Amino acid sequence: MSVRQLRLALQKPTWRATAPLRTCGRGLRALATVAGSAQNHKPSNYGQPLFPSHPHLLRPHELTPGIPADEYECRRRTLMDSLPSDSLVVLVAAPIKYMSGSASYKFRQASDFWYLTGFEEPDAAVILEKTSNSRGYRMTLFSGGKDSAKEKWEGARTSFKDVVSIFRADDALPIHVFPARLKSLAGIYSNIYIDLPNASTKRSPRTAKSLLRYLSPSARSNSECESVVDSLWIPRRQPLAPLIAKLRSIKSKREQQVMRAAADISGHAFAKTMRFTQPGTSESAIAAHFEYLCSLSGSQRLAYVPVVASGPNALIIHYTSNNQVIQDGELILVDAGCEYNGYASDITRTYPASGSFTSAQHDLYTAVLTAQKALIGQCTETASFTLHELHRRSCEFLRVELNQLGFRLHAGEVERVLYPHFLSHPIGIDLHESSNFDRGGRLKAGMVITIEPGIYVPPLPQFPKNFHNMGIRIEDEVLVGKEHPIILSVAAPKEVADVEGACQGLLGLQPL
Ligand SMILES: [Mn+2]
Repeated sequence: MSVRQLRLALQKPTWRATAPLRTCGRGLRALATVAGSAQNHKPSNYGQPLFPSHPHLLRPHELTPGIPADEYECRRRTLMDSLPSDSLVVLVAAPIKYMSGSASYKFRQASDFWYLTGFEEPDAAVILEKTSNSRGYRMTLFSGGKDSAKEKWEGARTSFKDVVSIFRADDALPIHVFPARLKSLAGIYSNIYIDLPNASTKRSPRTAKSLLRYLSPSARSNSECESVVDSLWIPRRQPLAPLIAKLRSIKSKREQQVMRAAADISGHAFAKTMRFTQPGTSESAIAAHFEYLCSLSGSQRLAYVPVVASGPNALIIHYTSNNQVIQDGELILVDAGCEYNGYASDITRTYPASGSFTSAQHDLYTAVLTAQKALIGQCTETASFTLHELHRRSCEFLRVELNQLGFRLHAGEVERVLYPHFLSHPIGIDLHESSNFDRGGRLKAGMVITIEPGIYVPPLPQFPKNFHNMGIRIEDEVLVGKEHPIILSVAAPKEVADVEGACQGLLGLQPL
């Protein structure tokens, strides 16, 4: 492929969303121009970006950027339709988390709560009651509502009236009545679907106190909370998360578009970060550069603390100290991805500091790449693999590749030593949507999973010396199709010529 063809390949992803994406591809200047028209909407009257206040971020019928209010309605209805009659669903918003004293982290809404409501304020809860009316359920949303004294410090909160009209609640009530309302409804309904904090782990005991804080952060008295907790200690209570996980595992067309946009932002940031990297650059500067580019493109945060591992640091799978300096001749493994409009992205690339792979680096990189591409080809509903089966195949593929490079491998050495992690995880609103995902279930069209084989060669005498201390992982996000997989992270250079072209500036890329 010529450099010109490469450049075109990089600029034109092989898959296009049917509707134009809001930020991606439009360019920063265009975004800035549109943003200018939002001048009249300050200060906002809502607790989150909505079309009337943020027309540069949302279209008229969207509740959150890229996702229409109708789709949220459809999610709730599908959930409620799947439940037996006489069912109650309860979810609460995420708590505000503190880094130090009263200095909080940037707020991120609880994923399941957000998936069903699109509501982005803390101190909120929702109750869905299954009914026999045409909607099939009744929705009560609890929130802070208007409070001018508080809003003067913390910014606008959405009014109860707007909670009803915009978020389509049947009732909007102050959060402080939530415990009492929950208690009275818990006495009426036979099936209560609710997730209690850390219910699946042994680490955090389910004390009345921790439940309390979780269920009713603004409840006035301990006795009030304890009586709510008592009302939920019943055998009819069932976990909600596995049901929502099943819905979330298949991405709608709109979700696929948002995820493609998130992966595009990260992928382009990868290409430019490769160009930015030089011997002498610090790992932290590479991480900062990546995050900066993602933020400029509209990303709200990174989806996780990035791994920027140069040289032997890449042998530490979750290396996040990112505080050493790139040496000439090293490989750099970057595992990073932004969160964009509620959806995570997750990409790993490994590239040479000097801009050109050495012959040993090239050989090991090609081995991982060959396996990775073969595995992506299996991500279809027709192929009907499970994640467990795909992982086993990844070990076999890598063993074949390593044997060709002169590795003399003992049984289990690939899995135990050279490739100690799993091949894949589902991704979506959460980076790892795995806790309720069945690795033994067949892949279905509409799922989005990562494919991330790697090889990490410790400096041990049984392995060929020229590969010692190399760590290589290549990770893409794959949308499972009926017949064909679609790589969402296609904008991140991956072929040897593309990676070297990006590093050397042959693709017309600038570091910024
Ligand atoms: Mn991953």
